[in-house]
Amino acid sequence: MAFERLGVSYVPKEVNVFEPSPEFLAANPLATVPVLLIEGEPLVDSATILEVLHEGFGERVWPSDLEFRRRVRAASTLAEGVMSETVRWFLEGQRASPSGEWTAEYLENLERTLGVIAGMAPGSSPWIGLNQELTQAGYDLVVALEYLELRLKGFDWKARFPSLERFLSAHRGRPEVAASRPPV
Ligand SMILES: N[C@@H](CCC(=O)N[C@@H](CS)C(=O)NCC(=O)O)C(=O)O
Repeated sequence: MAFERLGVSYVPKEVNVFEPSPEFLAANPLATVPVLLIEGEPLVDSATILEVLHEGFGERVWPSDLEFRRRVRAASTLAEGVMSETVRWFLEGQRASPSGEWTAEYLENLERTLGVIAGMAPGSSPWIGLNQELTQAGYDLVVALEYLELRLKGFDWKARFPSLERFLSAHRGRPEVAASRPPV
């Protein structure tokens, strides 16, 4: 999505993280996505990739105003946390004997964090910038909410947090969002 919004050309490649190929493991021994290959050299972890994009493509990922940047990064970290907590919940559920204690804890963390994000008025700063465009935190929140939709079908976060559903509806149709959405 960052490539799309920055207008950086890239070649997407789908991988199956649950059945990693030797080629994929050579690029990322941790067997997680995303991985960016720059001239064959791997860069792992979305936050690191964003950092490199920010520095390499005209400091356009994070706001230049330091106070605003701190607020956007704090919000971005919460949205990323929603994704990683959902991944943990999902992976635990895939085990032969999932721990009810762990899955309940992940869900509690998710609910608490979504409550904090909903309390931060997702239709405004730091999710939205001065020019009414999404900030990096705003993009992260769109992805996090679409990921919740995909994975957490039993948890009705839309009823619990209507402002989050409104935020997702308002921004999910953006071309850069649609262009980077994985195939169903
Ligand atoms: N903090 C990392 C998280 C990476 C991550 O957990 N990716 C998931 C995406 S579903 C993954 O590859 N999971 C595969 C696995 O854990 O086996 C990032 O932002 O890049």
